[in-house]
Amino acid sequence: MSNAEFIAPTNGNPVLIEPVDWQQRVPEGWEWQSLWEAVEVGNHIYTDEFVRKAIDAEIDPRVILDDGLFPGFNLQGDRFSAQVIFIPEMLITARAMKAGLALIRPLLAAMAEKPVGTFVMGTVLGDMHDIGQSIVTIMLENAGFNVINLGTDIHPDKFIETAEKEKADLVGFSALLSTTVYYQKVTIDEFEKAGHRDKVKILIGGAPTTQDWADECGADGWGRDAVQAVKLALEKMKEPRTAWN
Ligand code: B12
Repeated sequence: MSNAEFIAPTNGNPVLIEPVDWQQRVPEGWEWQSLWEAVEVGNHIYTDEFVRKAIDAEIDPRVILDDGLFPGFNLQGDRFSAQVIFIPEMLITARAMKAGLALIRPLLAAMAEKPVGTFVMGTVLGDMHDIGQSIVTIMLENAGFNVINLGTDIHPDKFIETAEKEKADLVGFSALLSTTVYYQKVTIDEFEKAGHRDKVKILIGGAPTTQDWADECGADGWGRDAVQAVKLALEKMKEPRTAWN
């Protein structure tokens, strides 16, 4: 039995989806199966070692992310959504995923040339999900943004204080729960009250968010995924803003 078969039971549970033609993006003889399995079972030590090996083999960091790290993570994500696994298992998978992200992040950032703008990113109050916003951060850095990532469960005051201190061009609020998307609106309202709303462009994202919600909560834009987020951020940089004092 191959590793891929081992981690992809077909008894009605979610199965591992292999990236199409992944063999074409790695040196001959390379295998990702053991990394998929390491992320799946949450072995962050093996994930760290394997990602280092992939970096040494000069595999493009974006390929490491998409073909190496995501399959095992997505499999567990699907199982979590289907309530086949629960928070403890999902957390250890997230820890392994983050061990891999930590290694490729500086490489992607180094591929960018000069800062195109300053972006303050965070997950809103009450929400602990940070995988998606970490990926958006990596992609923004790769596109040349200086990103200050505040992490998760961020109070509106912290966003405002940091945007002020860093003279941010853009701020981004991530939310993954239908209960916490509300804090995207609260945080936007707080920027308004603080007199800073016209000094920054505000982007929102996260799985339960939509363009309609972005319009309703008063954001300047909504990004479906990291690629859209970067596109949007670059577009918004061209739009006028009131300067910070
Ligand atoms: C991993 C995970 C967890 C982990 C989080 C670990 C971590 N460090 O992030 C743990 C186990 C801690 C967790 C906890 C909970 N979770 Co959870 N979790 C997930 C899961 C499986 C994956 C989320 C994820 O990382 N997706 C992958 C990333 C890449 O996608 P993404 O976040 O959407 O980000 C992309 C885009 O949205 C966009 N984007 C994201 N942010 C931003 C920001 C900006 C500015 C822009 C422009 C774009 C953008 O770009 C990203 C990259 O493409 C989802 C289900 C799923 N399959 O999505 C449930 C899910 C989000 N969780 C859910 C729930 C219910 C919970 C809990 C309440 C469970 C509980 N009973 O306690 C707790 C809440 C804890 C809290 N207070 O936050 C529900 C939410 C349902 C809802 N609609 O409210 C989901 C949908 C699962 C489900 N179907 O039931 N969870």
